[in-house]
Amino acid sequence: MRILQLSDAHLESPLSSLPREKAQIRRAELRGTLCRAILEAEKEGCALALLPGDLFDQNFASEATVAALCEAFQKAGGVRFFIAPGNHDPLGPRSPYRFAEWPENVHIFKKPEMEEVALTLGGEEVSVWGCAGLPRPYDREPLRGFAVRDRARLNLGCVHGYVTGARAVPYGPIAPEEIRASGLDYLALGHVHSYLPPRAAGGTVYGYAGCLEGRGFDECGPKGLLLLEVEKGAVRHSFRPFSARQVHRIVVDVTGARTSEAAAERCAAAAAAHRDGTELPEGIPPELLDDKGGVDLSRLRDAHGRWRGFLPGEAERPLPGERVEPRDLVRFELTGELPPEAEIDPATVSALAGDYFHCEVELLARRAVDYGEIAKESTLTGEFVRACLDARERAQTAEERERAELALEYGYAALTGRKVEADGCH
Ligand SMILES: [Mn+2]
Repeated sequence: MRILQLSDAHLESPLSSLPREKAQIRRAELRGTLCRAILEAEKEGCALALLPGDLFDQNFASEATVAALCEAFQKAGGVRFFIAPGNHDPLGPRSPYRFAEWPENVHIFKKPEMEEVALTLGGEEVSVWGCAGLPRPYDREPLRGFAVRDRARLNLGCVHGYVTGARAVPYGPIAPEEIRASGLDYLALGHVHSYLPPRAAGGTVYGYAGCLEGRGFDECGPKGLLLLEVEKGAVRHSFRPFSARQVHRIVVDVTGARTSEAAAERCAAAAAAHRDGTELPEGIPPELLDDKGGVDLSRLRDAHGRWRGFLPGEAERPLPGERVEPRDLVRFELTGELPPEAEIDPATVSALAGDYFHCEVELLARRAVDYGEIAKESTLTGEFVRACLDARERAQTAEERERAELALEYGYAALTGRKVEADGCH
């Protein structure tokens, strides 16, 4: 059975970290991408789609947004949609899940306990289980004590929650043992904003599609949909980048750069070489990591580093959106050590670094200290620096020389209130 999973679209997010006009464009895109994703379910021939929560950023939404969604659901009339409200769009009194008239092919889970919808799809007996996130407190445990009614059926779950061993974590904590005991064949989860490849707990496979669009620089890399082929005892999956734009945070070492032009050139080169998804996504619950603390990335990428599909015919198709594109949002973080005379202006670097929808530059690089200049000062600091430079000059061994340099670095930092990086300490 072909299933589409998506969550955490966060429609109508304020996106206040962006300039007002760009935020407006992005808000329109969040909505557009969710509507496009709904239609994709039908295009892909999915029998059903599981939407485990945070479709809206708040427990209210504009009528226009709700109308656009309803229209998309209606157009994808051959697909049964299941929505489990999350912690951002809980089933409060103003919730669009309550007030809107949703098309018949949309089911919204409205109870705090797991509820069953029994269907016959293509001759197969299927149960879709889900529950609603309710307004505060969010620490209810959605799967506590849950088990399916009839294990002979194909049992699917749709829940907004956080898989964790730590009960102290709020937002719908789910223990791996609860997943194992559920009897579900597949559990679609929302809440974590990174795609996490489906994993097994006992006979149950569970996975996060992640958010639909990156909204800020803490939501980098490919975002999109999870396509699943679920049968009893077998789940195949394929992640499909689907966002209108991607967000990238690129660390650039600008050591030695003297001008904004030189720094911008380094940024452009770093962007050309940048590939998202090669690093572990952030915010992975510890229970989702393998024994060595990593997610099995080999399953995400082929030998050439391309995203890999798992459905028939997709194995070799390079998926869009893994490179940095002009339509993307980019933040360059400049690190390293600049020469004392360097003049680097973040706004200029940003203007020269490339033509992006949105580009920002953060200057984190430290400026090297020109000790020779300071040694000329007739101040306590100047006196100290002269003494250290003398000691370095008179050093007989490498060790003595290093000691003099460390004394210089730390002493100067202490005298001037500069921060010192701990890795300079041997
Ligand atoms: Mn969310």
